Amino acid sequence: MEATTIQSTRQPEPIILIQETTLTGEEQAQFKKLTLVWLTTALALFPILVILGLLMRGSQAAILKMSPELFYAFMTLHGLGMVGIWYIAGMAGAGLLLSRYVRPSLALSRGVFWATLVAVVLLIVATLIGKFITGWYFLYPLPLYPADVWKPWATLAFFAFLTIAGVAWTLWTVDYLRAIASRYSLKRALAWDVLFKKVKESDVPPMILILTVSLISALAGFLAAVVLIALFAAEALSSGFTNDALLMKNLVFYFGHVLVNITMYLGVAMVYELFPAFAEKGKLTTKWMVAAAWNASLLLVNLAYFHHLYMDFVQPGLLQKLGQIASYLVSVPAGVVTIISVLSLAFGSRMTWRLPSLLFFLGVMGWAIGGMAAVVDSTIVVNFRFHNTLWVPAHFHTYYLAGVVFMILGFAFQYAAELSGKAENLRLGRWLTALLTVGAYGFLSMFFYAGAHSVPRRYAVYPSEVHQGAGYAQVAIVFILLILTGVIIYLWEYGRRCVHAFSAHSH
Ligand code: HEM
Ligand SMILES: [Cu+2]
Repeated sequence: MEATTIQSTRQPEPIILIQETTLTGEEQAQFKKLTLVWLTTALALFPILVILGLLMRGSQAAILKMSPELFYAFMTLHGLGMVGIWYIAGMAGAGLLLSRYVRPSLALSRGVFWATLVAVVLLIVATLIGKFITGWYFLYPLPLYPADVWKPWATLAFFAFLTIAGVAWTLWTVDYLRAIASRYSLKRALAWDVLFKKVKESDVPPMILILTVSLISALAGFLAAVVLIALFAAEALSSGFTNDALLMKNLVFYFGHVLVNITMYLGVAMVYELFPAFAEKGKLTTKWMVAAAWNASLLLVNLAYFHHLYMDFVQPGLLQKLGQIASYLVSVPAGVVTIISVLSLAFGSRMTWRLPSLLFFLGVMGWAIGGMAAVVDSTIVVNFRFHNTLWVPAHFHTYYLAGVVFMILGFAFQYAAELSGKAENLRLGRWLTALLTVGAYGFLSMFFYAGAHSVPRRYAVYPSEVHQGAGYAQVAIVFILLILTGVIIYLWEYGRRCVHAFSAHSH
């Protein structure tokens, strides 16, 4: 603390770009550039998607008038777009960190990047122009019943988006797993030597363990999506074949639940790898607690998704109970172990509080708070009241916006700072953190408050029965504007560093 009150700026230390790497000089330069391109793409789309959120809240606040079609086009694009950009940013960041230990494929990452761009264009066209506006979860059988709101080509564009992104991201996931497997056996990557043998700690970094757990689950999630798309196609193309609605709902929520959780884990993996360096504590090793926690997550994250189907009375009762138990358990190991590790690093050492370390720390706390709110909602008796109220977007916006988004913003800033070598203005960093945090929690608290007061989610305009929802939305708008201001300042600071890094490279 003393040091930071005297110093107002600080030179970035090498936290991400350390010497340790498997790449040759030229490969490394290309990898660094591609990572920056991935991060910048996600960050450039971020404010646009925030503005869609602002417009939706504006409609709910009865300040803006828009057609329901436009509201749902915004909602569908916002939801899928946000989940998508933070997934790719997380994967890109994880890939760079992986290259310390193993060799992810540069060519493949490039190919995935172009495929992703095509997918993004298809999504924008399908929603904004084609008005394919089913919400992110395109719940069966809605996509097959356009009711003159959208044309068949829009359905086609949407499923093309899903297929292209799905195939590309599956390949990306497989490549990271291949890279890990070429150095570590599965048992070592999952730290089973620590878990089941008398080995005290493993030299396999926790990040490798967390990524292995995440990538395996992601692969299972993408597989569910492939089956889902094939089943939709089968029904659309053949005459007489109809799908089992319960199966379709299980598939889509398994996919969605896993993808969202894995995105969070990607951020958490970065924190495990980098946060100790901010605290000047070297690196974490994989001890028994960490090994046990993440192995438990591998099982539980795949079972917890049943909490999305509590309202489906035809779902077998046993699975509903399993959903509640798994949802309770999944939050314990990974969450508690991570929080304890982060807290002890933050307070038991010489932590330098700068924008990236602050955002990492707050991100883990946001993950925990959102997770707690999720556990509340995954309790069956509570879910009877909270299902499809604004409590649901409240909790997932918490662990996204104030969780993994904070972590990745921290990562990207540190990365750009190191590439450019530009000093960080500590005071600005604190103000920016405060702006983002106050904005985020203000915005979120209005979702929570509205949810607890029975305001349903996904209403473009609130009917008289829940007119109180409009007032909460009005308050939320003030906070969204704070976030937007913070994001713009962040992007300015980030962008300046990127430009500096590139002009420095060219001479
Ligand atoms: C300041 C930032 C943000 C604002 C203002 C915002 C606003 C909104 C609003 C108003 C809704 C509709 C809520 C409803 O009535 O159901 C929504 C839905 C959603 N948002 Fe955000 N959001 C923000 C950030 C994020 C982030 C970072 C994510 C990350 C993944 C995200 C993902 C979603 C998803 C998945 C939905 C649900 C879409 C659906 O129901 O199909 N949002 N958001
Ligand atoms: Cu879930």
